[in-house]
Amino acid sequence: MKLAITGFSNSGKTTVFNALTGLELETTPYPVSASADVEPRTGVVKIPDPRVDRLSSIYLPKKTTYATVEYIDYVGITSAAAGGDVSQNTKVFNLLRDADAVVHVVRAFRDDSVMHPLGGTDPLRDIASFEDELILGDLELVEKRLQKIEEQEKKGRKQNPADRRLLLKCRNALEEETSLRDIEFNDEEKRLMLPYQFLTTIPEIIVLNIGEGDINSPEVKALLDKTEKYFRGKGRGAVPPVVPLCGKIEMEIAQLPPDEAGEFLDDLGIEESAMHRLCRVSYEALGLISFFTVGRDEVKAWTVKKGTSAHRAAGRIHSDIERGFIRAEVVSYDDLISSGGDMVRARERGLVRLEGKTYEVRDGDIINFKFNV
Ligand SMILES: Nc1nc2c(ncn2[C@@H]2O[C@H](COP(=O)(O)OP(=O)(O)OP(=O)(O)O)[C@@H](O)[C@H]2O)c(=O)[nH]1
Ligand SMILES: [Mg+2]
Repeated sequence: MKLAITGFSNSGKTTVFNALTGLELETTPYPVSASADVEPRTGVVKIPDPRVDRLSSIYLPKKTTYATVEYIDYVGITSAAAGGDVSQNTKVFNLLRDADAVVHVVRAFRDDSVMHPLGGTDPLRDIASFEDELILGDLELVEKRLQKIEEQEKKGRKQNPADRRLLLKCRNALEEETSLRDIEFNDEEKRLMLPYQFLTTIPEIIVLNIGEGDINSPEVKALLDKTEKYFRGKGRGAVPPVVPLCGKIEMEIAQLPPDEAGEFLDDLGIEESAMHRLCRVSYEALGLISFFTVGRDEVKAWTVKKGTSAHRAAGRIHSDIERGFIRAEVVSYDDLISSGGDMVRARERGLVRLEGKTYEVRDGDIINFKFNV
């Protein structure tokens, strides 16, 4: 799972990146520009999962592999409306198009020593302006594509009329300043849309980067309500996950040893660290689940989309297993644990099922694939 951290300059993207990865990239009170020689930075983080810990303590494998998430940090989006130089946005957009989801960091902290590219702290304005930039990005893509279709047709090369119809429908929406995620598309349209990787269709997670004094404050609660109300009031009323966190403090926490971090979180009244929360929220937002493979060699968590068949899940592990798939032996994590972590007992209790190719993998399944190549 690849999550691109984005937002306006100085919203705290790098700070949040550090909080989520435990890395220590430099953060600056002035905006970093894409024209400066900066490259996107990547951090890969293990997704904490107590089930993997438990399975590992049962099997004592040589290797324990957690599911991972890859975070990317880059320069900020520039607002055309605020008179910024938007030429660098293209670079950022290309990065976003390549991500499974976007983590949009919205500045909600107040600090006069940190310049705000749009004036002062105003989270809802920033959310709307950011959306506008993505809409412009999509519009540019649609225009280019329509132009290309026209050129090809002039040369006598027939183009798919459904594609053109779709692009026109998208253009209409975008010109009305509507995100494509707020528009209904039928299955065929959705299929045609996939290769375009429209920015306003990428799943979005909103991070409200709040000030140090605002953790659990009524103001933040009110801001959270206002933000959700804003999304509910537009388009199809879909509300993305909205996660308030204090980047600055979470970054310090991420750099502590785990036992000290726990204590620190308790003192601050933070139930779960940003690192853990964001993993959980993104799994939910993307409709992802985990299944496990276990053994003396390795206990491993695998990430798949909800609704994935056993056959496809096998392919995640190895194409040979998919090709030679015979059946899947499945026991749920809970059933294994209720059998004292003993697979033989789980089998005796009839809890180990034999499933075929079309079986829909469930979160927490422990699977042993039988295959023949
Ligand atoms: N007070 C306060 N300052 C913060 C917080 N988060 C970030 N900052 C400060 O805001 C400034 C910008 O933070 P960065 O993380 O560098 O922001 P960015 O979005 O990566 O900025 P660019 O990469 O330049 O676009 C730094 O001086 C941070 O210390 C916060 O929660 N509270
Ligand atoms: Mg940065």
